[in-house]
Amino acid sequence: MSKKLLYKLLAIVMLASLVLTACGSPAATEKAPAEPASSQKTYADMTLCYPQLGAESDWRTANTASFKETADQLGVKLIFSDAQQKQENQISAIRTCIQQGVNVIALPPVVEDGWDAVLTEAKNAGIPVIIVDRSVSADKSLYAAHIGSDMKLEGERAAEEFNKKFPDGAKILELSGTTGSGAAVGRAEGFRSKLNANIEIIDSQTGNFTRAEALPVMQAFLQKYKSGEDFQGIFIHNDDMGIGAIEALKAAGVKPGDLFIVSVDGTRGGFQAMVDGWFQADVECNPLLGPQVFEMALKLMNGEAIDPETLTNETVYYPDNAAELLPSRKY
Ligand code: GYE
Repeated sequence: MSKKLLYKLLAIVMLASLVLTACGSPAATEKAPAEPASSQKTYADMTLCYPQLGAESDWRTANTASFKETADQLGVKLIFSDAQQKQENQISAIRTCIQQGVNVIALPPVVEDGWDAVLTEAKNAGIPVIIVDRSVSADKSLYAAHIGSDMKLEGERAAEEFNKKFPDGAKILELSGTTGSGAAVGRAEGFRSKLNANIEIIDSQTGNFTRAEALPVMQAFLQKYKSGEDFQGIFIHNDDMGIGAIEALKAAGVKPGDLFIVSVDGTRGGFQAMVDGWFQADVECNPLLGPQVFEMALKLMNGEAIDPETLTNETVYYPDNAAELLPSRKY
């Protein structure tokens, strides 16, 4: 090859590579080729199934409202049902949603165990499931993610209140939530893991997270144990049961402040009980999970990456500023 030819060839190669780089750079192109508009899903494309576990507490009412209001604001079609605290009702609601071909199922499970079959059915139908609020014991491969509170931490926080109050020990009672529910299991476990050895839980009974069921449980406690003598405090797994228990305490002549009572949730009712002197601390559990769940559901519909575990940031409330905070409480 002659030198001249070689130079010519070199020049052509250089020119071609210049042209190619220029074309490839964003400055030279108008815009990166846009995704066809139809492939990106929006809230208007979403049907979300929320088989709510029940209406047992003010926490639950606020949680339901959060889902309904958020769905309205975003223009999401929400398929809502109320299982009245029965797992079999939740399971059949999920099956109906699978048949309807919803895009995403968000499940607040009433209890931890017994979800494997229906979660497998949803998975086989290609419908992602977000576990909301309480946890499930099913294998993590059967659902996309969990969004909710750290129930164990809530129990630990409650125990710390008793440890601070009773450095020399005490005897206490526990009014626990729905047997087998992630909320009750986690709170009981966390509570026991942090409670000082000199504080004894002399009895623990469930009030199923409701006012109506907590009242007779507290009455039975008061017949069995003398307030102030046999026990000095009560750990109550939610505010509604606390309010039911207060009814029984009042009827038995117990006065606010006679017992050291710590509850969980931080509802308006719980704040009122602090203002009235019945609760000495209320461990926050936030029910307003709608916005986060819909945001994640949309990501799942678009095949975007999501966090498999999202725990809500929470605190502990005390009587000293309860009156001041009460008017601004959202639930
Ligand atoms: O604490 C209680 C409700 O699962 C966190 O359920 C929820 C609990 C909440 O009934 O009030």
